[in-house]
Amino acid sequence: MIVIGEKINGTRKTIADAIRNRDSALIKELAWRQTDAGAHYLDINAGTHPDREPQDMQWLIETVQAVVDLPLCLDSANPKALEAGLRQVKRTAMINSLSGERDRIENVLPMACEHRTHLIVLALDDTGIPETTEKRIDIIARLIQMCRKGGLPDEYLYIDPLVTTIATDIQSGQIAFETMRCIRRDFPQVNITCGLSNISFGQPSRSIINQAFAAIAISCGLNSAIMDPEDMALRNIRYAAELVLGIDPHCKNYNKAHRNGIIGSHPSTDAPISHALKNLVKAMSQAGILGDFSSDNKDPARGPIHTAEEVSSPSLPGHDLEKLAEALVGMREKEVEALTHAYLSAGGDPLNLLNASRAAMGRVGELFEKNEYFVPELMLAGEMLAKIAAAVKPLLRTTEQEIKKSGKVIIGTVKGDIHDIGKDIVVTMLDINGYDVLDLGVDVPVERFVEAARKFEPQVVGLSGFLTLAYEPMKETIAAIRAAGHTGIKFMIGGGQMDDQVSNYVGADAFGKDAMEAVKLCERWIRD
Ligand code: B12
Repeated sequence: MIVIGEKINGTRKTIADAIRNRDSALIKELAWRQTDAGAHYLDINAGTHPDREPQDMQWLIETVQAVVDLPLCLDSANPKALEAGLRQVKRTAMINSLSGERDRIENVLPMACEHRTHLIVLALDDTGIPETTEKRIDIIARLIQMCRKGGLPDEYLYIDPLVTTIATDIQSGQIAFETMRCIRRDFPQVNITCGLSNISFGQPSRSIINQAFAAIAISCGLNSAIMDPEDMALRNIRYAAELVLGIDPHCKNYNKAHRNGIIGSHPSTDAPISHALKNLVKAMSQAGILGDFSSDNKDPARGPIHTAEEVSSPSLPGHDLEKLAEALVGMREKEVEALTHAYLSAGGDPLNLLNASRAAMGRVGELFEKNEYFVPELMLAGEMLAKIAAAVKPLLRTTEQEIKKSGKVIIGTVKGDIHDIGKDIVVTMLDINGYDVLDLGVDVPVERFVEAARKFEPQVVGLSGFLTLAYEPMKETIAAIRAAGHTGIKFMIGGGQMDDQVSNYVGADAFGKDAMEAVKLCERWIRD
């Protein structure tokens, strides 16, 4: 959801006063508070005084840009004020707004096309706001065609179906939802925005109505809103609605918002302090007193990872591995994929890559333990590592042809445990080192191990497990295989929580800390 913070609006009395008195402190505070609350754009409306509006707009922009670097949404009916604003902005702006009214088409559209701005497009024309969805869609379709002709791609457009208040027309919500659904169907690339709180105007307990409206609107295709970013209840609803609608893959936005205190039951009271600290750090870093400042460091999941450096040899591109490990911990899957490809194409050692990734998984696990990451992050990390392992596998296999199979090993993740990434790496390493491996998969019941041991007649059985809960099934599996008469079989265990002590407890012959260790154990037991 692209949030356009609505608070710097000169049609509100306090803001009009602040503009007139050049009270920059108040404007700056509103700017950074909305930024801290997660706004993506800040709406800038300098009021309705036609003579002063261009200068007021410039002053507002200058004041806001002194403290935040968000792109701005220039909100004015006055083309001169918009023009003045566009000269002042540091980043590509959004214009609020184009409509089907003749003077807007003649004045605003050319300006937006010339500056290639993003643009809010309203479903109204010189006859006012149409009462039916069909008429609104007619206007929107016409305006979208004009924007396309002027060179603005659909992704730059923010279509506002226009939300009127439920207090005067009980069908207001329905018309807005239907219009949103049609826009999403006919123009899938455009953004859909609206003034969320219009729906509740004139009603008591407005926030509740706004929340219900937001949840339904999101399900109809709304992906942006002009709203108060500091409204915690509304924030909760929008993150949760996107989550349950399945448009927040891996629950990334929701979980990140949770980590950063953006959602929850209590509004954060330390925002002013955190902002002041952030500014201090930024100023110190700009003055060269501190190291490089990056706003990304705010996210605990993006702390520096040193482990990759430790595992990479100096002759290989260790810096790339460090970046890769950081991307993995930061849940940036595309970056992980690109860096993996770049590293391997540049001739980096595949085993170092695996080791760096495993170390990064350790950090993911720590964040999970601290309640900063949750199951979706574990899953995404697992998927990323599985892809890395798949990319590494063919490179490890180059010498496979010369190796004759010289021993049989059964391996599986024990009952109740579904972690298989580590086990799969062990399987690959045993395989390329010449062992005939039967992989039983995950959550393997005791009886299946016993049955497989009877049929496959292995010299070694490897049990993998990452949970504390895996201890008992391991113990039972080993006891059952031995009880079935396979007394010559050696047992090795491995996986996250395992160690020598657990190995003794479950009655195994050895614990292996990694896949190489598994190979060494087999070498000792089978080949020697
Ligand atoms: C990815 C992951 C998941 C993924 C697994 C995806 C998959 N396909 O495997 C998913 C999301 C499914 C998952 C689920 C859960 N997980 Co999990 N998960 C992890 C995580 C982050 C990484 C594990 C991993 O794959 N590491 C990468 C491998 C390559 O690393 P490795 O250990 O170095 O691997 C080597 C060795 O282990 C060894 N090895 C492995 N097997 C064998 C076998 C033999 C015989 C030998 C010799 C060697 C050997 O060789 C490997 C290669 O070198 C760990 C955190 C961590 N630090 O380990 C938590 C972790 C294991 N999970 C944990 C938990 C709690 C869970 C859940 C219960 C969460 C929940 N609330 O639902 C569920 C359990 C589901 C179940 N029934 O199994 C806890 C376990 C805590 C505990 N004490 O039991 C951990 C430790 C996180 C934590 N710090 O709290 N998880």
